Amino acid sequence: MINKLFFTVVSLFILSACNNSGKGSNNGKDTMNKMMSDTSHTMSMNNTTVPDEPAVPEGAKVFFKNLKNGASINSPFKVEMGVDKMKVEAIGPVVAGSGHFHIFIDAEDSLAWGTVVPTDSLHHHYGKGQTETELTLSPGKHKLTLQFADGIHRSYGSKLATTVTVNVKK
Ligand SMILES: [Cu+2]
Repeated sequence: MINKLFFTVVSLFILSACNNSGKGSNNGKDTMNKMMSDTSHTMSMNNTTVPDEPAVPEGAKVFFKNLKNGASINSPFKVEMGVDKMKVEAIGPVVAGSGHFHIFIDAEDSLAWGTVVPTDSLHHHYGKGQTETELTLSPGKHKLTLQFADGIHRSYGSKLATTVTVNVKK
């Protein structure tokens, strides 16, 4: 009687141990499968739905229409943004020969071609296709960079960037 009970307990223990290890390895497999399908999903997205960034047309350039390098100005002030040989459009599908403006304040002189412009206090996006804005800066010297980028914020690089330094009087 005691022997039989002991045998049953041991059998149950072995069975449950087997079950657990079985479950464990199945979970591992599921996770692996999921990871693999996730990876292939991401890869196919990169390959099929995100187009390469268009090249910068010959002679294209950006410029501040109303700000000269070294200018002394009062804050707040208006900034007019200009571009040659590119169309200004709102964010959206990547279209060759078009994009939107960004102003970097006391940051990089340009971002490398293909780099997504960050969104923070130093990097301002004009994603509705704006060509002018008003900025408020503290008194002193500030560096302003105008950077053009494609419909998904990928920088067109130094060819479509320009930097001026302004002196804010008050
Ligand atoms: Cu942007």
